[in-house]
Amino acid sequence: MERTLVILKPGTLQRGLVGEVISRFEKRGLKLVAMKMKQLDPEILSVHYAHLLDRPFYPWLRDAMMAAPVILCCWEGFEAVKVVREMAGATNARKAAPGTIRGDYALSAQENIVHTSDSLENAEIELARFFSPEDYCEYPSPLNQYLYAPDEK
Ligand code: IDP
Ligand code: MG
Repeated sequence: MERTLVILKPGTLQRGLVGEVISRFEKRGLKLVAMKMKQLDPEILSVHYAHLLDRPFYPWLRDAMMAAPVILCCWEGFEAVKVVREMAGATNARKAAPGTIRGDYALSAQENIVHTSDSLENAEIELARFFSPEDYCEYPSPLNQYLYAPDEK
């Protein structure tokens, strides 16, 4: 099973959408294996968004990601990285398809509800950035036989 990072952004917390967004991942069948609330700082954001540091909007993005705490979640599932990425929808929420998280809850390219890892390689790097090994919880998944075929692991 793959693991991927989801960050519920400050606007999601302030708008009271934490439960709704988490509920979507739960209902899809993904397994929550780590979760915490954290106030981000400029240092961790300059690493997390290193690919955007030279973009003119970066200071706004950085400040928006520090405007309130975020909720960090690790979701586990078969092909979870792609599944979660597609559930988030396009970066610019105005272009995100209805039915995606961004397409249902947002109107902005910046204020777009969630961060989701964009590849398995980046998911591993990002999870290690925000979680320690002891943050992960091991617990049984008794519904897996109703969620997956035997070869979907
Ligand atoms: P992603 O979140 O869909 O992976 P990235 O290109 O990695 O998109 O950008 C990271 C975050 O930077 C976005 O989620 C969004 O908050 C912000 N961002 C990206 N492009 C723009 C833009 O053109 N204007 C304003 N904010 C942007
Ligand atoms: Mg990205």
